[in-house]
Amino acid sequence: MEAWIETNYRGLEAWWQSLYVGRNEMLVLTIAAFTMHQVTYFLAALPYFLCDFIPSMHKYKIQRNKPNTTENYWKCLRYLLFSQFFIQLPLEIGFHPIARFFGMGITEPFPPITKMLSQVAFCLVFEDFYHYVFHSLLHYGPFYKNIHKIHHEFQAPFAIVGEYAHPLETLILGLGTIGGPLLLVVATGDLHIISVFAWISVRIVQEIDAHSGYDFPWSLRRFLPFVGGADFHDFHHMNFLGNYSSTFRWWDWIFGTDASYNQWKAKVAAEESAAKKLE
Ligand SMILES: *[C@@H]1O[C@H](CO)[C@@H](O)[C@H](O)[C@H]1NC(C)=O
Ligand SMILES: CC(=O)N[C@H]1CO[C@H](CO)[C@@H](O)[C@@H]1O
Ligand SMILES: [Zn+2]
Ligand SMILES: [Zn+2]
Repeated sequence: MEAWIETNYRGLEAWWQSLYVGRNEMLVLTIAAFTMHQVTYFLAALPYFLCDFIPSMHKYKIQRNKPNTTENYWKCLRYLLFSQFFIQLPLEIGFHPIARFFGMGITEPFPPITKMLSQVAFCLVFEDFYHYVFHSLLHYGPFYKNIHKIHHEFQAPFAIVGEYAHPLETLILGLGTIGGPLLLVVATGDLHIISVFAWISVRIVQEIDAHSGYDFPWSLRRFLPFVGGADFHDFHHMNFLGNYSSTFRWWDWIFGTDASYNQWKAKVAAEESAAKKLE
C-alpha cells in the first residue's frame, strides 16, 4: 500500500513537472489552480446531487421537510459560476506572484508525503479557528445584512451552496484558506505549491460536505466525533446562530456557541420576561 502510494506520488510529481517544460509558468499554474478548484468542487458535489434523485437516500437528508426546488439549484449555480469566474479566477491569477514572492516550490521536487500531510493538517486547524472568528463577526448586524446574508439565502443548504457568497465574504473567509500556507512558508521557508493544492482540495471537500444537507452513517463525524460536517453546519443555516466553525466542533464548544437553538431561545424569552417585570 505504502509503496503504491509512493509510486503514484512520484508519478504525479513527474507529470506536474512536465506540465511546465517549455511553457509559461504563471499560465500553467493559474490554469492548474482553476481546473483543480472547479473539478474538485463539482466532483465532490455530484454524489450528493445524485442522492436527491435516489428515494432510499432521503432518510439521510437532515431537513427533509424543506423542498429543494430545481429553481434553487439553477439560481445557486448561476451565481456560483459568476463568482468562480469573475471573483475567484482573478484571485487564482495571484497564486503565481505570491508563490514566487514567498519562495514556495513550484517545479521543484515534491515534499515527502508525511510533510505534505502535516502541512495540510496545520492549515485545517488554522482555517477552522480563523473561520470561527470571522464567520462570527459576519453575523454581526451590519456585516450580516450587507455581506453574509447572501450565503444564508438557503436555509436548507445543498452541496453547491458551499461557495455561494458575497464577493467580500469570498475575500474575507478566503484569507483563512490561504493564511495557513502563508504562515507556514513565512515561518519555515519550506512549502511546495502541491501542499497548497492538497490543502485547498481538502477544504473544498469539507465545505461541500458541510453544506450537503446529508448526514450519512458513513459521514466522517461518526468516526471522528470532533468533526462537524453537515450535522453541524445544517443547524447554522436553519437557525442563523451558533455553530460558526468550518471543520471542527471544538471552538463552538469552548465558547458555548454550539448550545442548541432552543436553549438560546429560552434564554431570550427569559430575559424578555425579566425585563418586563422590571418595567
Ligand atoms: C450545532 O450542531 C449540533 C449538531 O451537531 C446541534 O445539536 C446544535 O443544536 C447546533 N447548535 C446550534 C446553535 O445551531
Ligand atoms: C430530499 C428532497 O427533498 N429531495 C427532492 C429534491 O429534488 C428532487 C428533484 O426536484 C426531488 O425529486 C426530491 O424528492
Ligand atoms: Zn454555510
Ligand atoms: Zn453564517
